[in-house]
Amino acid sequence: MISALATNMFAQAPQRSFWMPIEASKFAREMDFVFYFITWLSVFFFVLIVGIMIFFMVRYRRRSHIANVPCFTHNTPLELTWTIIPLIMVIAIFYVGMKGYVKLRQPPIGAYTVNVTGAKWQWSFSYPDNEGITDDFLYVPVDRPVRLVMKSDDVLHSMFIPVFRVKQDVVPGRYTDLWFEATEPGEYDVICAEYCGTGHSTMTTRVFVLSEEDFELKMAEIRLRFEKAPDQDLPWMAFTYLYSRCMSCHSLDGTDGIGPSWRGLWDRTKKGETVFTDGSTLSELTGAGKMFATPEDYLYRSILYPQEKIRENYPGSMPTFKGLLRERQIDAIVHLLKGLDDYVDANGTWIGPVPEPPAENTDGAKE
Ligand code: HEC
Ligand SMILES: [Cu+2]
Repeated sequence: MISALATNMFAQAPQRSFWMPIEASKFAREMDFVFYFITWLSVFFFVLIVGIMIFFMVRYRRRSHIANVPCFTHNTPLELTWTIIPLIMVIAIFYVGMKGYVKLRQPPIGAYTVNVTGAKWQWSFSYPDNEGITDDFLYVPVDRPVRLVMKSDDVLHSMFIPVFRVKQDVVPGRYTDLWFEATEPGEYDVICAEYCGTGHSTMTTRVFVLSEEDFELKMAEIRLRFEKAPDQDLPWMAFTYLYSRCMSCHSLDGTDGIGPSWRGLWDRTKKGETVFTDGSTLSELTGAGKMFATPEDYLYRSILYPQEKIRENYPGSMPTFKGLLRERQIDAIVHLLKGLDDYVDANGTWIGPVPEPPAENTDGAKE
């Protein structure tokens, strides 16, 4: 009965309320109902109890001409009333809360899955049904259940999409998930709701709720983004769309992380100075008929077959990007690495040329 009430009460077009952002998912209405139910119940009892209290304080204040009244011990009907009525209310609160929780925790079978990675301080989304393409924005089709399967590259984060009323911790060393069904096309905030370090407040991105058709177009656009980009834009593309997958291990400012910094990497590679765990140096391995045809070839193979040659003093923990990056994306990274000093300053800020925005935007998504 209560949930039927919920769906009726909030069945109108979504709108921002005094308390809440718009309701942009199926679940949002029920969630808000629980919120309003508990809030108004509390307001009601607050007014009732405080009102009676003030009334009694005034009515029965101590007056010197009235003799002390005898002390009451108890009143069974009164005590039963103030026990049973609140008990029913607490059970009602439990019921609406539990019902919503159970629904929230059970993604429907066949929901569209997006893999999410949280890393200091960036979200990245990969769409396994769409050739594993990855983007910094979340795109979802409208009116279709979507399940986010989430993991963290470093510390505890929390995926929070206020308009969908969903939030779930993203925990290192395990997968967590959440699901929603977006109902309102548009562009909304995605934020990290767990303090995760100095850059926590910048760990935000956007979710785009698109019609089924726009969603497919968007996926196609992302898939072909690198193929379509002119050569001179490739380093910028690599920096903007791909570096986020490497940044947890490779810095741009010269400080070593899990992997070597990219600053100075090309210089060292070009000169063949890099030393590997087996004592060999890059210069011995580069040249016609050798392991690496050219220094560029070393970079290329480092990305596709990172286990082939491991650098001295580093763990062999670089994951392979074979099957995850397309040829042209690897090309873009190699271009970026080779010209890093011209493109990115020591703070990691882009200082190279920025491509012109495309003349026409055919995808229909607001950006
Ligand atoms: C989980 C950490 C990690 C991630 C993520 C990572 N790498 Fe690495 N990378 C390493 C480590 C550790 C090494 C050094 C060991 C080795 O040679 O494999 C390395 C080495 C390299 C090298 C050779 C460096 C040199 O000094 O010779 C290149 C090039 C490289 N990575 C590119 C990338 C690119 C491009 C990405 C992202 C698409 C990436 N890495 C993502 C850990 C990582
Ligand atoms: Cu975070």
